[in-house]
Amino acid sequence: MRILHTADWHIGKIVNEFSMLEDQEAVLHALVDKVKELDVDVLIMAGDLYDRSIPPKEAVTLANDIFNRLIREAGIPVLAIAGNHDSNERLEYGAELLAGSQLYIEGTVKKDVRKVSIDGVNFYLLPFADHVTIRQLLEDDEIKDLQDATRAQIESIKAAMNPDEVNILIAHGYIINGAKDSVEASDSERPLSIGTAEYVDVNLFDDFDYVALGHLHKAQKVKTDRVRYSGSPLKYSKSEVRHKKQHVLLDINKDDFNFEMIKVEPERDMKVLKGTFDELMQDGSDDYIFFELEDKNYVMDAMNQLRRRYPYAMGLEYTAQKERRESSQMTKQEAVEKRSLLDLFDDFYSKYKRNPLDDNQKEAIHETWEQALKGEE
Ligand SMILES: [Mn+2]
Repeated sequence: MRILHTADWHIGKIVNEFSMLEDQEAVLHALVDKVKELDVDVLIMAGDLYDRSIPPKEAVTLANDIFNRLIREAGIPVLAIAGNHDSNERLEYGAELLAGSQLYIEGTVKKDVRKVSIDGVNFYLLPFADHVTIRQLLEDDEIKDLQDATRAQIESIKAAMNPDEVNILIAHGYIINGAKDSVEASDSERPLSIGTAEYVDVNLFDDFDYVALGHLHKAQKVKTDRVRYSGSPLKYSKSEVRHKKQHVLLDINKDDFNFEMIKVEPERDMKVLKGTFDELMQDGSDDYIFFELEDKNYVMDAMNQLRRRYPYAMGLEYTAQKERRESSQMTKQEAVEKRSLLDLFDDFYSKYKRNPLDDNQKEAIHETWEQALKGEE
């Protein structure tokens, strides 16, 4: 079976006051063209269809057009789940009726995770929900965070799963391999929980043939090639300018697994341009631009002047001044690291007591420190 895995469309998103709708329209229609060209059998959208729980009407129209084309024109089933930006209930409106037309939209989390079987391949649809919702649904007081909640959901899937068939999980969350920095996040992903950890360990998913993830906007694998984020189809923040946006094309059956990245070609790229104001004013661009100005002094009305040559300028910062601030902080940090503990304590004591340590006190501190170090060994 040939599957195209996408996620995080965030239709209707506004980045630094620029609506992304036209760019989304272009890349999503190009996506349908790719689906037809590559003879894709199934399309996955792993959450964050919209950017907001109540999307603007133009966003709903675009989603409707794209789903219509995928199902009527390309003739393939579409599997979509709600992400943390979507409204679970609104996304699920009409879902039972739409399933009759092969549009499978799972908005709200269910006690029994929804399974859709297409040509012998099983898809498990796990829409995003917070751990409190899942705790109440499963009536399981042991669930204290998203990791516990996901474990409970996966265990219930596994209890009825046939390992001889192809089993694919579609989920939306922050999946890591041991450490938080095992995957790369961006600035446009909203936190999934407040007060408890938002991370879920990838080892929970070992029994699936493939896990199609949404949430992180950078295309990346987690631990193995069979657990992947497709990433968003467009750059949605300055932190994403270096990303290569793509969809994942999978060929999968029980004995065979191959994947390939399908590059997304946006109408407008998003870039960071560095230089002095005068240098930048000699050029121009129709891309989305974040400027990093190297001028030592502020330039009067810089952004408005730059906009004449860069109509899609999104932001501006002065890096020379930022570097100066950072380097003075660095010097302080280095200075602290170079001094002895006794010196530092003496400093602290003098400030607090308004008297320096006398020799006896210094001796006592020194001995205490030595003993503490021995205790560690
Ligand atoms: Mn998300």
